[in-house]
Amino acid sequence: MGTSFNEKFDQHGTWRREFALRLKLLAEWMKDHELLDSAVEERLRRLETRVRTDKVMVAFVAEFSRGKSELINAIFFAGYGRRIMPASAGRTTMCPTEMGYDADVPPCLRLLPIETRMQPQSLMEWRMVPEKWTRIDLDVNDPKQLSVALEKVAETRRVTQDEARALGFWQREAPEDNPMVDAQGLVEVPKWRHALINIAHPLLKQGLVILDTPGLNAIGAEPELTVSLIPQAHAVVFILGADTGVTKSDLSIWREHLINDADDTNSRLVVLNKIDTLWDALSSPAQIQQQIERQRASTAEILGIPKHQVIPVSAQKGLVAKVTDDPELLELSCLPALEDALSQGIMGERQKLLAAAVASGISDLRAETGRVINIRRRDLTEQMMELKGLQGKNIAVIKNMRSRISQEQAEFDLGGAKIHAVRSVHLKLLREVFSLLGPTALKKEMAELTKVLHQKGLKLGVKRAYGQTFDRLRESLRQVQSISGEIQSMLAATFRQLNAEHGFSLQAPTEPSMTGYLHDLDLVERSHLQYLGIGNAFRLAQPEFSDRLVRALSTRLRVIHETALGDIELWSKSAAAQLDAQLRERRRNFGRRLEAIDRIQQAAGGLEDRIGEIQAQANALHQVDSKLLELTDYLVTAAEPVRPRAVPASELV
Ligand SMILES: Nc1nc2c(ncn2[C@@H]2O[C@H](COP(=O)(O)OP(=O)(O)OP(=O)(O)O)[C@@H](O)[C@H]2O)c(=O)[nH]1
Ligand SMILES: [Mg+2]
Repeated sequence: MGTSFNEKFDQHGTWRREFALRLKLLAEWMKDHELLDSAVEERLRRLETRVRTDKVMVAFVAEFSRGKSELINAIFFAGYGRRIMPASAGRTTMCPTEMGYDADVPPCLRLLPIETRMQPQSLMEWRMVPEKWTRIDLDVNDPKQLSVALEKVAETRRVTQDEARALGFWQREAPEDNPMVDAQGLVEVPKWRHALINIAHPLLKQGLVILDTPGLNAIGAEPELTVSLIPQAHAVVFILGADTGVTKSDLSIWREHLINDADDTNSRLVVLNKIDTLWDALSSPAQIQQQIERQRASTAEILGIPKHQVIPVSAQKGLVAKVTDDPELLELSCLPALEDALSQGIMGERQKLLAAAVASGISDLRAETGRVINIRRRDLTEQMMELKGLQGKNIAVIKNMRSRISQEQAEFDLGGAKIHAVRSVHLKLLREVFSLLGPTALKKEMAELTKVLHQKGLKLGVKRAYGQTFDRLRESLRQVQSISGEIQSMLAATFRQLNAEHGFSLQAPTEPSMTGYLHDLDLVERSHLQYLGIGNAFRLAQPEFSDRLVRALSTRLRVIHETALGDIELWSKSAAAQLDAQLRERRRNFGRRLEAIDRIQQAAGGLEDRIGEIQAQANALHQVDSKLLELTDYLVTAAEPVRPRAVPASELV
């Protein structure tokens, strides 16, 4: 009961496993029928990995004490029968806390000490060295131990003002945001910079990643959190309190973190939490309802969104209701409505996206494989005609035929030089692409930006410095697009020529589009400018801060560049593999024709036998063709997810 989010996620998991299984079986079948070249194999493997390991990150963002952690407890962890994430009055969660599942790591909590902020590595780089984190093993069968261990994310330390400044928690320019100074002149700062929780919770096992954040307007928030983790989350839940209404700091968090991607409204949920504070014994249920509706309307108006997008709930009562199995209270808490919205929004979108990626990958693959099958079919038809032409002919004619085939073969082998020349031009152009998107170019660009940001009195020039950097990055992507276009036309021309000369059916695959990556760059730029625009610009005067920001930026850009390069690599690999496949088929064909003639010369009945064999091969090929259609049909047409169903292996092989 009340587990609609969990159920939906389960369905999504089943669907993904089924898709992954079908892709795997398709690859095996193709291999058995010698239809799998290395590019196709890699493409299938990538699709399969993507479907199997797809992660969905849901981030909870709000001012402190709005109930983020309590909501996470209520939605995901009620099954443990108690509060798992620490949730209490005042500031509780002190560091960003990510919950997920990695089968290769035992259940544990890993904590990155706050002092690492003084070192140059970005958070992403720290993730690569798990041994540097403080590790606490977790016992998932002992909810008490689990919740005690997780209290670590609320730990703080007292440091001097100088230390606090070095760690990014103290600003002279914005004293009102600074933490309180105690009698000894010390200030309280978080003990940890980031926490990673690895547990085999059923939802996390299926690829859900939950990100709990500390109250975000807290001074010194990790730039990587605000410019990287939150913008990349697939869904962000923004929480307000019905007891406080929309405060000024709520509004600035909303503006800073939640409205930078206008085309992505589906993945933003606004929650009006703590509606139980409006339940009061002297008002009738209708009056209470009216009051909630009024709050919803005014919240929606202030945030500038439609009223139905504001979902009223009581996280606390929802958690209690689930733990004590009280359906009436659960209904009152409105938690199920929020879970519904969450699952419809994210899981639905996610599944559509994955299915579309698989469908387009598989239909390309089907077209390519179809071409190989066609070549085989044509070769068989030609052989058949050749052999039928020999029926009733004498030895001399047969000998003559053999030498003609040998000569054809020699001519074909000579054509190899031209192919070699095209390949070397192709490689040269690819090298240009690699240097445009490679790590050296990016490093240089980032060094340039750091230099500009370090200049004194920059404040107003920040926008321009970012703008110029991003302009150059966009220009590189455009150049990559034009070089790929050049490669594509060269391949197309060569393929046309080869098709005409040798009867091939080569078709140069379309070059990957950089439009999506340009869009990604725009988003990254927007999230940075927005972050800096909202009162954070003065922090840039501190070199440690601007360095951290640039490092966070460069990690994100590297991912974009690497993904774009991956697309280009796979694309050129598949063009080359197509050519290889047809050359190989042709060489094999020469071999078979010569062998057939030799056999005919040796035995009188050889010719008829051979004709029979070729007929059998043609029939088998026909079956391969229809099996390929059958195996790929589901993957191409299932872009609209269907109700998952178990697939017997016999149906697939
Ligand atoms: N009455 C009521 N209290 C709630 C509700 N949800 C959370 N609280 C209480 O509000 C306080 C803060 O909740 P948390 O979950 O710690 O809030 P948070 O947003 O995670 O806060 P930080 O970790 O400090 O950023 C706790 O005492 C919760 O018990 C609710 O629906 N109703
Ligand atoms: Mg919290």
